[in-house]
Amino acid sequence: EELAQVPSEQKAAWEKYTVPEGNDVDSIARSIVHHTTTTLARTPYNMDDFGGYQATAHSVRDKLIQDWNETQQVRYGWYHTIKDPKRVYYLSLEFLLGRAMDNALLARGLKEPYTEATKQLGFKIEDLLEEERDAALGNGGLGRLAACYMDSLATLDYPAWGYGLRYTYGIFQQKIVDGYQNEVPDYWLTYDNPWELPRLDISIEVPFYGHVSKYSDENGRTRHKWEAGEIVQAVAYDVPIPGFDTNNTINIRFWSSKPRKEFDLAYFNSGDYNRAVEDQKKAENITSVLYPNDNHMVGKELRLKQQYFWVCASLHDILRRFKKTDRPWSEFPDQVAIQLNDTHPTLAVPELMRVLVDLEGLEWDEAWNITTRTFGFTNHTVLPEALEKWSVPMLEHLLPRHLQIIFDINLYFLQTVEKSFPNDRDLLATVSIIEESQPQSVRMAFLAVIASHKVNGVAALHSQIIKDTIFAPFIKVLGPDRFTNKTNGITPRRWLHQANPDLSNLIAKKLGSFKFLKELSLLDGLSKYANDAAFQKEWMDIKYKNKVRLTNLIKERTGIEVNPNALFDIQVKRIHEYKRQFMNILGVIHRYAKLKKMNAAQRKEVVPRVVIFGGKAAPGYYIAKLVIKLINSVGEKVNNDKDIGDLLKVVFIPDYNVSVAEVIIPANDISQHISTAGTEASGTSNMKFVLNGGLILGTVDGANIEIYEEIGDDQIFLFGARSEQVEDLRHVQRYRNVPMNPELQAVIHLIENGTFGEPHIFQPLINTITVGKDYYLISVDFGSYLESNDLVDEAFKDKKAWAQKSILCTARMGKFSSDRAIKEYAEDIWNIDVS
Ligand code: F58
Repeated sequence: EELAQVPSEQKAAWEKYTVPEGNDVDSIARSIVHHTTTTLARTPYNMDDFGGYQATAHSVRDKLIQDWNETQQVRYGWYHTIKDPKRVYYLSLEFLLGRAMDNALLARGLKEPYTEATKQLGFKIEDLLEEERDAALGNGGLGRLAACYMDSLATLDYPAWGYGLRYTYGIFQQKIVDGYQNEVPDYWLTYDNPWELPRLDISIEVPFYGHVSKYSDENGRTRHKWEAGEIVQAVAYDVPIPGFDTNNTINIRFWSSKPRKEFDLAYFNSGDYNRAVEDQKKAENITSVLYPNDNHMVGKELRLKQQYFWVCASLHDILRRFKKTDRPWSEFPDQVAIQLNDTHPTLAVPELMRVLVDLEGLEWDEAWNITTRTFGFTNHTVLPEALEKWSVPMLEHLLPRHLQIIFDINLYFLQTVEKSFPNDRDLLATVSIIEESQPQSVRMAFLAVIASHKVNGVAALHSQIIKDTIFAPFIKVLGPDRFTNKTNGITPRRWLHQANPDLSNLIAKKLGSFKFLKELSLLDGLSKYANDAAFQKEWMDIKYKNKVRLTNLIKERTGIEVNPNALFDIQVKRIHEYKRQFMNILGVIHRYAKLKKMNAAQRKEVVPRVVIFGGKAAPGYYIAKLVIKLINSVGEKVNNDKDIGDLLKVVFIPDYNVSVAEVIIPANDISQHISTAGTEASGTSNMKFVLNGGLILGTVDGANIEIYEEIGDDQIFLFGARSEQVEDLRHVQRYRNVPMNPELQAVIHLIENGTFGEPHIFQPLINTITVGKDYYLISVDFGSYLESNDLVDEAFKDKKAWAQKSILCTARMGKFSSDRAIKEYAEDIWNIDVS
């Protein structure tokens, strides 16, 4: 379109000089040298690994931009713009992308020539890859899921975009000082970020505060006008996401807040320099920091501002793109699907209504019809403390018109409920978007449910639980069809091919190709070799190599030396009471005490174990931070006990993040996913561990259940109370005097008598299972947890059987590819396909 307007003479020139760079070693080396001397303004004489990384990154970036252009832009015209298909927009406040370079090289099949080119220039590619800092714009599972989904959307050639916030500070870095977690700001943009393209020309004005006035339009209709009190500018930064083995390169648009220039000028003119500078700071504050809580809601105004800022900019960007096509509004839902990743973007609902009704002049009912056909909503938790509620006065102050619209949505909704269920006042109160608390608050999940044509949970059990509990009354009101399940998935590109290249290569050798990376159920072809001794050896040799790699990382980051022949038992995830890392370390203490009582003959029979922990605690989550301290205190004692030696080691790996996970996960023999039944919506690391040939020790919760259904009960050790029992068990714990599990009592006694240092430090933690009545049922599950641990040891003694289990784990993980999940979303929720 644009190029067509260039006079033919220049057009020929444009075409003549559009010479794509080659993918051969020479061209790549040339581009790295070029970026070294120009982009970095450095010379071969002052290069180090970081410079080598930067120059290489810029060279890779060039290729991604070219693919991005071809995918997105009108003038080159490819699928997205020529066919103008229905697009899907994934709105997520978090994208936990991790590193980009290795991923891009593997996606484009360029790892080999880049390895060779950098080698010729005097570098080792592994060292360069290590120089990259993680993009850590997320807390945990929810943000990483968004990243896996973007990878699948790109790989499967979907016309999709993500929208997020460009936080100046991502999730904090964790330092361990004297066994305690300290938080250090993650200023990840210190040395430019080659993986983003600043789009300073794309900027959207986002209004806040002010007041609403009414007026009559030319048809005599009452209309509303919101006059903002403050306007902040949203500037776009685009991050290309390359698909694997396709040129399709999609985009995540991250918004950054900037002050609006006109405002500054006004203050400058009146001589109020300080005020202008203050405003600048205030505007930049909005996207400055990622809130570091997982599964916990904080009702801060700045957080609400972030949400609206992001939603408003994203929606206007989407609307602008739609408007270019001159279609009627009624076709909007045929062109646009918007997925709400949790309730964080739910303000998009009143914002779309505001645009359609206030600005575009549509009737309410038509606008509502368009809105509900556009949105889908994914719920990720049932924990009450995580469900978003915003205070009505705060909303009224920050977004006065949106609050009115929310009240109107609620009014119309309750009227339809009233019609179908006359005189059921209780029902009206339970489904109301407005909670009659002091002050009133808005239940964002209810708003999202009412405004979306599909609501999904993230694993089968979780999707059932939301229907039975938090959204139960909506089944009655909206019917069961609105609710559906979309079991989470993970990208095998990052979590197998990139993280575990040796295993990926072995599998490809066995299956004849790398096709399994795009069609994961092909892994099933490994099953028939599970018993093959030669294959088992190759398989377990790779496992051993991966364990050595982790052993080195542990030594480097903690100073602890572990034996790679021991059983590696891993629990890495955010630290949270419901995830029960506390139970794990209590189990470790039990093991330690048991070892201490053994004689030499008994010790000979023991399977040496390395228990590995990792994960961040929210900075304000006191109990979670005490769990970290306890793990480190136990490690201190056990690891320095000469009498124990290699039989037991306890490691806390600091600063768990995506790139560390890529080293940890391939080294697992077993991983723990031991949440109280009914609390972990899905979990996704469970899938990554099993894909890498590990067994699971877990509760009957989240995706563990579906993993069990796929891999079979010889590959997974399930224990503990079932979710249906949890409510009763809690009641019993709370109101009857049930004695604590005796083994647990003995463990608590060891902590209290000072075996692991000053006992008073841990008293608040112990209180959660004694005075706190054990809400997460550690005492109830402790016995069966210990039994399962013993079964793990027994199984590990049989090396041949274990190898077979390990192979079968990987072979049976086909279902858990994020490709499968994305296809289900596309078909059942977004109604898009690629053809
Ligand atoms: C996680 N949620 C679930 N939330 O806990 C996990 O079971 C699931 O596998 C995963 O989502 C993907 O579906 C989660 O990570 C958060 O971290 C939110 C961040 C923003 C504040 C509220 C919690």
